[in-house]
Amino acid sequence: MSKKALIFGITGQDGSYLAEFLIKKKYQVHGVKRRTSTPNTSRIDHIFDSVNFKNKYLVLHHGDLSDVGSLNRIINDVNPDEIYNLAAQSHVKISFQIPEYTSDVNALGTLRLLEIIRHYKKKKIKFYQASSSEMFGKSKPPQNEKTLFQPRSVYAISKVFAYHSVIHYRDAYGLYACNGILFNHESPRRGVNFVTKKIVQGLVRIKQGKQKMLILGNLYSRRDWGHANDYVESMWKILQQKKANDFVIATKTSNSVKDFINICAKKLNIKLIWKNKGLKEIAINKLTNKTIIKVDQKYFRETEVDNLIGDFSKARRLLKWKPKFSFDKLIDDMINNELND
Ligand code: NAP
Ligand code: G4F
Repeated sequence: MSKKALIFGITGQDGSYLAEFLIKKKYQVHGVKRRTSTPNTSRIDHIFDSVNFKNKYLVLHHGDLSDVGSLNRIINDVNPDEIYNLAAQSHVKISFQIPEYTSDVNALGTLRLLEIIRHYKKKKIKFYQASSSEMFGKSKPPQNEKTLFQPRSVYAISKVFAYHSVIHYRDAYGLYACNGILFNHESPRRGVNFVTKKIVQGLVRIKQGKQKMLILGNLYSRRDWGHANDYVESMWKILQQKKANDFVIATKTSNSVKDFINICAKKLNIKLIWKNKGLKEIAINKLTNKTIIKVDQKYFRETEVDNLIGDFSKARRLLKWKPKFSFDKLIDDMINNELND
């Protein structure tokens, strides 16, 4: 009998890669999607048989992390061996605007799942929680499993709550529950309002004459960017260990937003001339002499996480995991996909 995995957040970037990965591992995959007024399954339509609304590898269920009845029903119907909780209001900047909703879904949503698993009688379900490097906030890099959390947004605070809930349920009730503390990971399927996708999409469109300007926020924050396809493998590996444990997953390299722009522009053969500082900073296209990048206060955060670099030596040692995509290959993948869109 094949194992059954239940993915919350299957319609998101990571959920779609994880579903593909687990299907290749011969799992029967179940996913939870929210009711939306327009379709939200574009990232999984290629595996999901939309004519029959199910296939033998993948079954979708309607549910929501804010609705405990739906979570109870789905877990009981599916009777999964492993649950991957990737569902979240995952945008840091937007968590400044909808803090209560962000906390309800990310923090209490996780608690709701843990409570159901704690009382579940049919089997011992393994639980993976999508924790985040954002939790480190102000702590200086490199960050590892022992680094202090100093969150800088309600998003990060909600993830710290969920992180500690996982450890508490493991200690208090013996749950097999694990945190993957993942640093930023991107892909062609990244949501369009995250900075890497926004830059790649914007510069490709500018190159193609379809867009005039790219408007961004802080160009000087630094992130440890990996590829989502590599990172979903680590989620599965985390749940295959003898003992439940928590792991940092990263590449141990960091680049600024401006580095990301400069590399993309070079790959697209756009020569940029940077001028001015602060909110007046701009980039001019040398060929056309037109300003194509500007900075606007509205994309800055009230509090920023300045520098993230993940030390993933524990994962390298115990999971035998390391990233396959370099930063350069990640950008190539995103640009090539955008050019072929
Ligand atoms: P994403 O693309 O934004 O996907 C989030 C998923 O959660 C989507 O399927 C979304 O559904 C679903 N969702 C949102 N609210 C929900 C609710 N109330 N009930 C049920 N499902 C809900 O995020 P991602 O980049 O794949 O990230 C996956 C997880 O890892 C998230 O928890 C994120 O916080 C965490 N994380 C991400 C990164 C990263 O760099 N990508 C790093 C560390 C941690 P819709 O499609 O309907 O919106
Ligand atoms: O792409 P971002 O929005 O990602 P952020 O905030 O690092 O969060 C992502 O990674 C976390 C892991 O550390 C996840 F937990 C979280 O769910 C999400 O996937 O912003 C990256 C950086 C920030 O410093 C931001 O201030 O880019 C800067 N930035 C500059 N201009 C911008 C923009 N970010 C966005 N989204 N849009 C801009 O125009």
